[in-house]
Amino acid sequence: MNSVLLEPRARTAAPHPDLHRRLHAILGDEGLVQDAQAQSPYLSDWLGKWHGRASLVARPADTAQTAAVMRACHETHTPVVTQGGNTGMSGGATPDASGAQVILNTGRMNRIRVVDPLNNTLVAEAGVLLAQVRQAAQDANRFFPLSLGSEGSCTIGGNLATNAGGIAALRYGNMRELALGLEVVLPDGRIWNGLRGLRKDNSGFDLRQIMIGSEGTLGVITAAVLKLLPRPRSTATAWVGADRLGSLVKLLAALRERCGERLAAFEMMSEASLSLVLAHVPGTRAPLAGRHGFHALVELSDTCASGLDAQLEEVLGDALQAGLVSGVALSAAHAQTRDFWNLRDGISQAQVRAGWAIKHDISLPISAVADFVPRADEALRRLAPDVRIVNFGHLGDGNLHYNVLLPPDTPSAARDGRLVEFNRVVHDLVDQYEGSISAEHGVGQLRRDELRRYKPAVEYELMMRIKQALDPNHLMNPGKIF
Ligand code: FAD
Ligand code: 2HG
Ligand code: ZN
Repeated sequence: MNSVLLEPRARTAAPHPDLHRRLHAILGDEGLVQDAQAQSPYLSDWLGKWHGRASLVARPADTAQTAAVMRACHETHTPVVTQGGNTGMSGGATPDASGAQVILNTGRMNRIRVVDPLNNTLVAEAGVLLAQVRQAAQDANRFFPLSLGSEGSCTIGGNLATNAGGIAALRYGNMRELALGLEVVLPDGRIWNGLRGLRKDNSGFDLRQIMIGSEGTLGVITAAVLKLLPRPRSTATAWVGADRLGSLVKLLAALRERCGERLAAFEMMSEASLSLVLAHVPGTRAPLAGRHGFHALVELSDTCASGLDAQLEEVLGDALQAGLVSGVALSAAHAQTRDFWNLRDGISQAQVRAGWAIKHDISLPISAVADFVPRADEALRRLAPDVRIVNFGHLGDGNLHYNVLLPPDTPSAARDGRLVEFNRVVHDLVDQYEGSISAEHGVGQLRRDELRRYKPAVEYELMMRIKQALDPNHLMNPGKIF
């Protein structure tokens, strides 16, 4: 097998002379963004890290228009960058600098087609916002569990394409576990209708799972059948402080043993992460007195039983008595719960305000996390003694956002140098612990070279072969993942 032949090529040719006319005939004025100023929100990402240029921004209103756009792009050899809410953190939805790529933005495909409470499913188009799906589920007396800080602006298509995780994955799994069927427009414009709402379907390979997490490199997801779950009726929330990360890992194990499925979230943040939020997000205040090396936001929920507060209080009381944790605040009211979550949800914004974050979105076996962190801290400090580590994340999934914050005025060449140095230290250590360098945000362009470095060669080559089979002309999101 010659892996060089499988190497996708990014295309930099000028736009095809017929492309504009063809797309205009399909989409009309309302579905095309041509003006440079009107295009600008589509050309860079939420973090403001990636910037590109596009020949056109296409905004199809439905699957048929998407198919026609893809056919035109296929026939004119035009590369396509699919874009949802543009909240991704790996540069996956930003075009390159050539100006030859078309952005296919899904924002107008925003209908919830069907809600089926008996089958516990809902069919949403790709551009529906995650918050709208959660609301539609609630209106049907059901629950859609995926929950991200960006849910007011990210889309179902983007969630599927990145296999998003978030704060509820601990209990309900990632997006991969929440989609039963997909509708996808293939790179040549054919429509694959896999919108099946089945819990059991062993009729051959599961193409849905190849599309989920493929970050726009294999096709355009236009709609999905999503699973609905029973609505939680009661919740109990607490903020916990501990001197050591290892103590939080033990607390997590105790909560799992004693509360089982009721454990709905276990989010961690270091003292430095909390201080960053307190300094940069107005209206926030520390939930506990004194200093604690690490903090956790813990939530139990249940569909019917009451008594969750008492159960949480009992487990956390025992942990306090045993000296496992150094402070506990149980939420007494809805407003307090919201304040706790505002602290957690504010970390991304606080990093943007405070500087330039080098993001490490890593996962490890949970049993290795407490060993990994001090080793990584020490290795980074050896390299840069004044390094600012912003370590937080979904401890219940072993997923850390082990970020490093550079001052806002760091010149771009120095940033690039630091990125390579810090990546090497952190990712080499992740590799030693058999973790992943890309847990939930996707590879995009940020981790493309890192993926190649750490992915086993056979696995990487198989991925390339799938890419080659589905997108032989390498027109789908070139330069991302591969
Ligand atoms: P985009 O950013 O538009 O695109 C992301 C990728 O998906 C790109 O590669 C794009 O080409 C591809 N894509 C988009 N739509 C389609 C489609 N219809 N078909 C094929 N490919 C497509 N992520 C988490 O996992 N967990 C979190 O807890 C989390 N919290 C966040 C908090 C904040 C404040 C922010 C800003 C982001 C957070 N994210 C989180 C990251 C981001 O919101 C998710 O990755 C989200 O799933 C991206 O959705 P989007 O619609 O914005 O996709
Ligand atoms: C979160 O968990 C998101 O809040 C964003 O995944 C992480 O800002 C980040 O690095
Ligand atoms: Zn996250």
